[in-house]
Amino acid sequence: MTDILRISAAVAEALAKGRPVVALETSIVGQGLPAPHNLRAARECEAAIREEGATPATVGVLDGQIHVGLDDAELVRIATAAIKVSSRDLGPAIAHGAVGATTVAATMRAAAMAGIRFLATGGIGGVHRGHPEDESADLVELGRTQVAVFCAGAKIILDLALTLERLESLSVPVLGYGCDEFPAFYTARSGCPISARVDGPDDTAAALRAAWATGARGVVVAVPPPGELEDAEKIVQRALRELAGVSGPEVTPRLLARVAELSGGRSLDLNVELVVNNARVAARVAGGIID
Ligand code: PSU
Ligand code: MN
Repeated sequence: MTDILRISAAVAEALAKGRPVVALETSIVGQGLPAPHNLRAARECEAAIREEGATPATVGVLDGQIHVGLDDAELVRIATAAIKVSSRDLGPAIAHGAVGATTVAATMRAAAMAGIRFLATGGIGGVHRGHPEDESADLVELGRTQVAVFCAGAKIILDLALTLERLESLSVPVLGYGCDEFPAFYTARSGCPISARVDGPDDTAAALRAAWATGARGVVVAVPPPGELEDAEKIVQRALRELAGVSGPEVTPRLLARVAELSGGRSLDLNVELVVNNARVAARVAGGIID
C-alpha cells in the first residue's frame, strides 16, 4: 500500500505521536473556487488548523500516488490543473499519473487509509435539486468510512431535505454544532432538522467517540457559517432560473460564478471564511478526542 499512499513527514510524525490531524479536500481548490480564492482558502485552512495545535493533511493525487499532506508547490500544481477525483476515480487517477483534486468522498478514503478521523470542507455533496438521480458519492462514502466531516451543510445547489433523508437511510449522524438546524452554506438556517445537537468541542468529541464505539461510520458535523449572505436563497433561485438550459459538469461552476456576480463577490469571501471556520472547529474537536 505504501507505494500508492505517500504520507508527508509532518503528518506521519503527528500520527505516530498520537497528535490531532485534520484532512482537507482539494476539489474546492481544483474546481470549487476560482483563483485566487482557491489557494487562499487552502492556505488559510492549513494555518487555522496549525493555530489550534493540530496538523493539516491536505489530500491530492500526484505522480501516481495519493498524497496525504501537500507542500505549497504541490498545492499550486493542484490549483493549476487538476481533474476532479471522487472515490471511484482514485484507482484510475493513480494508475494514469493524473493530477487529481479529491472530493470529500475520495478524501475520506485517503484519510481512512492514513488513519485520520477528521476532515474539513465547505459543503458536502448530496442530492441535486430536480434531479434526485444525481447523488454525490460523498453520501455513500459517509455511510461506510469512519471519518467525521466538518462542513457548513451541503453545496448550495442541492436539495437539502432529500440529502438529509439519504443520510438518515445511510445511518449517518448529522450533528448540529451549536445549532438545531442544518446550515444552508451561505446562511445558518435551512428549516431542515439535524439528528442531534452538540455544543462545543468536548461535547462533539464525546458524541463522536460514542458514535464510533457503537459502530457508526461517517459522521457529518454541521457548523453554521461565520457570516450570512443576504438573500442567499433568492440569489441561488435566480441563478438557477437563468441557467435552466445548461446541463452536465458546466452547471455548478456557471451557477457559482453567477451567484458570485449577483452577490458582488461576497459569496466567494464567505465561502473562504466558512471553510476556514470548519477547519478550525475540526482541529479543536480533533484535539479533544486524542487522549
Ligand atoms: N461544495 C462546494 N463546492 C465544491 C464541493 C462542495 O461548495 O466544489 C465539492 C466537494 O469536494 C464535494 C464535491 O465533495 O464537490 C461533490 O461533488 P459531486 O457532487 O460530483 O460528488
Ligand atoms: Mn453529481
